[in-house]
Amino acid sequence: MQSSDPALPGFFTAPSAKSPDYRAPIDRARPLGSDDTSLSLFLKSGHLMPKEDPLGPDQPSRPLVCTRCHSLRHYGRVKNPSSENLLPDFDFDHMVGPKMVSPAGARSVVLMVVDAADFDGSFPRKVARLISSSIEKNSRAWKEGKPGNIPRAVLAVTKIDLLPSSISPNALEDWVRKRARVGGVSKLTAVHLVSAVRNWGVRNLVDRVRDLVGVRGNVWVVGAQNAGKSTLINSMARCVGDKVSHLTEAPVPGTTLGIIRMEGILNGKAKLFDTPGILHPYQITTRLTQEEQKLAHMSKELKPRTYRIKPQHSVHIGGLVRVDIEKSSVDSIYLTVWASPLVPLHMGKTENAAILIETHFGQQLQPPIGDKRVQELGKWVRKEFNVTGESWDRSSVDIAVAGLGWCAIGLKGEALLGIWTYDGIDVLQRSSLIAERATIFEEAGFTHSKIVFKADSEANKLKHRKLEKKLTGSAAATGTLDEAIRM
Ligand SMILES: Nc1nc2c(ncn2[C@@H]2O[C@H](COP(=O)(O)OP(=O)(O)OP(=O)(O)O)[C@@H](O)[C@H]2O)c(=O)[nH]1
Ligand SMILES: [Mg+2]
Repeated sequence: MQSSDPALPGFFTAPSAKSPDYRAPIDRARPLGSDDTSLSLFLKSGHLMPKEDPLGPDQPSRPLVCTRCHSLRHYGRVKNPSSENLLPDFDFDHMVGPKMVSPAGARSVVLMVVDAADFDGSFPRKVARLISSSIEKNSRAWKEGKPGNIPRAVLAVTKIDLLPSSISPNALEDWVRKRARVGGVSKLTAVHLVSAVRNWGVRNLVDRVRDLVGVRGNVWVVGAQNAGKSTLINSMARCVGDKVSHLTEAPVPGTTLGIIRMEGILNGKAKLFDTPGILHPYQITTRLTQEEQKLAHMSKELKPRTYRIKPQHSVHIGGLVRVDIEKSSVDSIYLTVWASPLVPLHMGKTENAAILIETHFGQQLQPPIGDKRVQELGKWVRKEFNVTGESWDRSSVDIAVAGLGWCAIGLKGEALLGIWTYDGIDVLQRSSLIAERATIFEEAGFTHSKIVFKADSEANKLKHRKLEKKLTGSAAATGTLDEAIRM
């Protein structure tokens, strides 16, 4: 906490100094002005009714928050992005990890929160590994007669409102369990599919967690930055009757800064903790600015954008990813992009793709926003994937890009894909999450979007200005503008 700069995090106003005669008897007959210095003295002594809450007596009072949280809650951004670097990184390995898996003491439930629309990118592999190894270690200790609490792992897949409503919950749960095994969880006590903003499945989750933790245990809500932990806890609190959102939630990675104990959700003396998100540097969002994150952020039910694409053709997803169909045993492939609709796409011949990075990245292909940002995102590198499929009608495999979304591939045959993105961003192949695709296909060239329209008109204006300059230059040399135009 600091009281010197209101723009920096942790700002608070220091309380006024105590009056030396604060214990003196109160003269209740004296009328008080609003700026009266003894006002606080009266309030502290309980002799003055506090000002009425503007929300009215039946409304819950809003929680008091710092300026950083105020900005995140009301404007969806941090007040001072440059000062975020001054905040210490959250050290999961020391602050939460050991407490979560301690063999002695209170029972521990680890609620892993994963974003359904970025499952592999947001899956907390570090937590999964820690839980799996602790289950083994603590079971051995217990057999030897030592304390051996086994942490219970509950997986909450949140934001399922972002997936198309046609998806079957059973198929989704099956898919989730398989992916969780790949992610490193050997034993899951429960899997819950929820939407915190729609309150889907939250009541069942609360009941399950209450059962597992009993009246004395601890629940640790953990997951990647921006996975939706705080929003889920607020939704759990609403389920049990809380009317205000105590925890700050925002579409910005790294919103929660410390471990926060939430009251009122569990029974007895059981405790529930919200924790700061774990940094996954391989999620593309961690490299983007706040404005760029807004473009990549998925906030509504995703709609498929499908291409029927031939070998030697490429699809760009903003200026972040390029998918090349390098070789294929079949003439065409169905490629469906599942990502934020604010990210524009482009499809064209691979031989022309290389110049797009110089001419259109940062402009028609955003994010990144602006030419300078392209270099800042890192080295543009290629990874290759061999994909196979058995049907034209449905997507068989996904190429998932951490933090951005995924491309679903439908084909009857084999293909070699070259995936280009910035060095260090996680790209992986998995079985398809959603088999369906769009009924109307996207055409070659850029998709229609405000970004492309704006970048095009800027480019046209620039061209026009250059031409005008050239013309006036030649007019000055030769005579009139009319003559120059006629030249
Ligand atoms: N559509 C949708 N969005 C959600 C859901 N849950 C959370 N979000 C959004 O996801 C973003 C991140 O939510 P938070 O709850 O702040 O995420 P967090 O995991 O606490 O993030 P950190 O504190 O940074 O670790 C916010 O914009 C939320 O509105 C959900 O169920 N559906
Ligand atoms: Mg949070």
